[in-house]
Amino acid sequence: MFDRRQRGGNAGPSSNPGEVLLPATMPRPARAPGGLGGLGLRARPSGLGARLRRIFGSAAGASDATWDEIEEALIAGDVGPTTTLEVVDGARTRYAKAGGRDADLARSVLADEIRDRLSGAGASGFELGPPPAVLLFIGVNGSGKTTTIAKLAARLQRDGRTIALAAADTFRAAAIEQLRIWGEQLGTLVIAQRTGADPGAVAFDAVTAAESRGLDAVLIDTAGRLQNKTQLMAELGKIRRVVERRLPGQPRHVLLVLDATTGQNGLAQAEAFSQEAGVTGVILTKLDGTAKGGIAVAIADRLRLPIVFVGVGEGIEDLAPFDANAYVEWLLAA
Ligand SMILES: Nc1nc2c(ncn2[C@@H]2O[C@H](COP(=O)(O)OP(=O)(O)OP(=O)(O)O)[C@@H](O)[C@H]2O)c(=O)[nH]1
Ligand SMILES: [Mg+2]
Repeated sequence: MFDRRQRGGNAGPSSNPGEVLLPATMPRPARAPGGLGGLGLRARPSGLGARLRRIFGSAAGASDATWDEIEEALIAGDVGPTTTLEVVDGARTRYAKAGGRDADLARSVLADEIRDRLSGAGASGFELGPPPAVLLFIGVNGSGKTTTIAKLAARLQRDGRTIALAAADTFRAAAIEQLRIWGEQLGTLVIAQRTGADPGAVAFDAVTAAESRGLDAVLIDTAGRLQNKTQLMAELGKIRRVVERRLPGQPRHVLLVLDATTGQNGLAQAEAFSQEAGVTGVILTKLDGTAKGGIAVAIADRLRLPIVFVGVGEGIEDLAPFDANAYVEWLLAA
């Protein structure tokens, strides 16, 4: 699991429009590999875990009031009301069945309930699939799509896979440039057309190139879009269909890149993107920031979508495969 390497000084390019998109070369302090739960993340004193510790610390057993407080803490931690109620109900039942009286048991049954929901959505371990595997990255503006493509591309290369990147975010010249720069750094082929070109045409070219060159995978970047913009959302469906027609069975992976700091809105995003483009998995980014992390539980529980990777920083190495155990450990420690 989380085999993050110590990172070098490699921050990703910024996505600010109009900015010159050069990769930052400032050396950054290396973090200890692993970190909490192997995620490379530190617990935050005001996080869900701290609240739960306070609740459990003041209660010898778990009374109605304790469970009410736990409920509040989970809702505040972005788990969402529906999932929270189910988690607390389940934990209470387990607690009563175990005949326990102490805070440690309450914490452990709570962890079990959360873990079950996270692993219940399936897909432990990411499998690329037969070549050329087509990976379509989608999500709202600035969620971390392009950076995540670079991180995953680097990871696949380390595993000896041959890949190409496709700049189907043709909306801004800077977006194409950002992908080109990553492609140069990684030494990968980047399929791109001019700004304003049809994103479906770029995807078509990319799949054709990946097939004719015998590559293992092609990672397609798309423009950020708000989930309530009907026309832009429909465009994603079109890109998907172009790929499907060109190569039946593909795209094998439709990855929704979700900024974990957006909290409960993530659920609405996941729902809308799933409907339009058939999301196969979620990549949760910016967990190194102020995210409370509960949104992963809500998404797995409500939408049955597996979380496949987590983004834990801006550097090329800051991507870890999702692991339900490590995640719960971090969630309840933070
Ligand atoms: N701290 C942190 N920052 C991240 C992470 N992932 C991405 N970012 C940063 O988020 C910003 C936006 O990332 P992009 O990859 O450009 O996002 P995008 O979804 O491609 O954006 P658009 O193409 O504009 O929709 C950049 O500054 C990234 O470095 C992460 O896991 N942690
Ligand atoms: Mg982008």
